[in-house]
Amino acid sequence: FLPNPKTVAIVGCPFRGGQAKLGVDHGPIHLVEAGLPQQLEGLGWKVEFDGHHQFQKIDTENDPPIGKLKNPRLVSRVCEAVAKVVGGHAKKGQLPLTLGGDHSLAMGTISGTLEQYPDACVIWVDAHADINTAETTDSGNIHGMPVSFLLGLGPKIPEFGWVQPRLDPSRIVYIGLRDVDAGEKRILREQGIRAFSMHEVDKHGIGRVVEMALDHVNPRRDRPVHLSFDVDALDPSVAPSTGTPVRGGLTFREGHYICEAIYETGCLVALDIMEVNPSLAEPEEVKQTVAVGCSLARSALGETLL
Ligand code: B3U
Ligand code: MN
Ligand code: MN
Repeated sequence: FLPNPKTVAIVGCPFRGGQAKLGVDHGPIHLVEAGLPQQLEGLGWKVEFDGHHQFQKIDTENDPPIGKLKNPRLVSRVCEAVAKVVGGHAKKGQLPLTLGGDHSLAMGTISGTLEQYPDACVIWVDAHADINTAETTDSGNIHGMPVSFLLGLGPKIPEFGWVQPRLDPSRIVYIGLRDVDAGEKRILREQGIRAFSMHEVDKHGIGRVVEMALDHVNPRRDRPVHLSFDVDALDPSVAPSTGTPVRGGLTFREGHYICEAIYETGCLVALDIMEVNPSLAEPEEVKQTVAVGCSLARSALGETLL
């Protein structure tokens, strides 16, 4: 299903409107300036740098909350634009690599992937489930909600009318969860969504967990895979520079193993590296987090296989 598998299109998304902290919009610049495009070229990929997309500024006055949802119109517009860009690259047979920015962007990236590959499945690596609805969200931060939009859960919000609820609950699987709200746990249960929390990683080991995750969403290894990687899935000692670190996360190797194993299937069609926030933590920690973001992307694109 990949006519031109060797071109990666890097989509920089300097966006922070899905959450409250400053700085996550500078993630993509840091990842690119750390040399990610050249590193991927070094792996043999043709790299098309699609630039750092310019989005409208947060404007609370003209974009007041809808219910609890913050910056709703802006998040919706930005994600719609991202869906078009990512879908366009996928259509050309390129592999879009989206650099965040906050994880609300995945509403766009996954919509773009599903537009081109309706049978795609999603592997969501995160400390959080990001599946709150307008009814269950406490924070009103839309980066905690993109999955519910993709599944078509919760009340319909006209401002998000462009989002096609194309993702089936059986086509998404989580790895790394450890901070899930009560309402989200109920949704996961009701929808029968498979999730491998840190408990399962401890119990079975990451090798078995990735195998079980793939067996669930992609049993014959013939479906396109979208990997959405929130760097806060990693332990804060590995990726400290992120908005909502949660202790007890994936080790450096566990995070990279997930990327390597998915690359190995040959099914990867799109990748997100999200929530790198270079304004949080000390300079050395920022450097470390940016470097980890780059190396996760390299692993997902084939670096670590001999
Ligand atoms: N579940 C909480 C917290 C959260 C979700 N995603 C992140 N934090 N990064 C929420 O706000 O919905
Ligand atoms: Mn997330
Ligand atoms: Mn997270």
